[in-house]
Amino acid sequence: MNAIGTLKSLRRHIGLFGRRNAGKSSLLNALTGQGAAIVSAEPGTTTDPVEKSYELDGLGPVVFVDTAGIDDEGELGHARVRRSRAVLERVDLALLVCGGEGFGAPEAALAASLRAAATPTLVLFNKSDLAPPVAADVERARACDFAVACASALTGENIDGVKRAIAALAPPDGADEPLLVGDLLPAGALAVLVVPIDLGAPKGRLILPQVQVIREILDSDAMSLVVKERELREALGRLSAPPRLVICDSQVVLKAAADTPDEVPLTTFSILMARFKADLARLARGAAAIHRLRAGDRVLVAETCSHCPLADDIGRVKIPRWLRQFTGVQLQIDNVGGFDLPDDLSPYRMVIHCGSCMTTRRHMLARLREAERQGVPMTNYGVAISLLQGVLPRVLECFPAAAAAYAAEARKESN
Ligand SMILES: Nc1nc2c(ncn2[C@@H]2O[C@H](COP(=O)(O)OP(=O)(O)OP(=O)(O)O)[C@@H](O)[C@H]2O)c(=O)[nH]1
Ligand SMILES: [Mg+2]
Repeated sequence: MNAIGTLKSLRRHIGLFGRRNAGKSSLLNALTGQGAAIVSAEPGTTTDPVEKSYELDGLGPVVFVDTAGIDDEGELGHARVRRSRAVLERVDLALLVCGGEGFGAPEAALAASLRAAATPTLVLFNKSDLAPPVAADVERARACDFAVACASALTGENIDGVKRAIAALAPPDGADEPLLVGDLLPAGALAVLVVPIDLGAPKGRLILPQVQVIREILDSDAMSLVVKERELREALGRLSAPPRLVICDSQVVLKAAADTPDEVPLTTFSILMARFKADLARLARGAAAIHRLRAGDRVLVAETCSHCPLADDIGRVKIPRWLRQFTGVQLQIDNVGGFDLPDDLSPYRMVIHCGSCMTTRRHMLARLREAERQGVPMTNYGVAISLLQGVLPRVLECFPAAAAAYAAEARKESN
């Protein structure tokens, strides 16, 4: 894979965590061979997470995320700790960096969080130029089932060993990632893609999910025909055999469903992304909560990016409008953007999340886990839109587990 052009959201994210002054930023610099992060003997030097893209031998394109020390104090310090903890939720791999103090209570607390999130972790005893790690500390790290290494960010001792240990933590690139569409299309099969070109379409290009789907179809030796919604019916009519699959933009799903014969499987780019970027069955189950919304209920609409709202913004305008039309009641809809989800989701009847094109799958799974822990149903834009348009069962037909999860929950809702 050509790493240079790899988008951030498709790179493995590796977080550096530890106490202040453990040498996290020095390690980021040593690992990447660049001075991306500020280093000083003053504890609390790193305040906000610092991200650095890098091509790691044996692992491919990654993003290192340096964080503030988890033992930071005071009001500001606690805000920084919250940020570091939010990073912990979204990274694919972690380096738990121990400095001069070794593996003590703060490291044990971090280790517990990393284990709870099932994040593959390397415990790194830094500052090996000053002293080797204490044997009991190494034992404590090993007892967590974590890999262990020693290095010096200052002298560069064993930095290559650390890189090899990080690569060994992760399955080979792609092996732990679900497919976007490749499993639905055997070699030689044809998919028709329906891409509206409206005012919201970016000038001169397609959007990322569309590009990713086309790329994966090519990787699978399958074929694609790309049309706008207006041409779909005619395009299908011209084919000598029906396509294996029609994939449309969620916003034209009603028209695409009307123009696609019932026997041809139909789904949306968002449904494919929901499977790729999160867990389709859980999001489908969460969507059934829409049937339970009553007047005055609060709904949280969450996005991971914080873009400037458009006139007909999907999260602020369209979804609220469709929700009101579908439920026939007034709801209280709150929007949040960025990496912070409110800690307490209990005021909300449900959460409708964006497609998370800007973040990692792990981040979405962590959010799903947290919402489930709090007993608040969560779905995403793509699944919600298909439900609100009345075509969710249709677009889930090619995903039996998700279809069954939704149907079972929707039955409960209506009882
Ligand atoms: N001797 C020695 N000193 C190191 C090593 N790594 C970092 N240091 C020193 O430790 C101090 C803290 O390093 P940083 O990289 O800023 O530590 P940090 O964990 O990012 O600290 P915060 O940003 O404050 O959380 C600096 O004075 C570094 O030069 C090492 O391997 N050996
Ligand atoms: Mg730092």
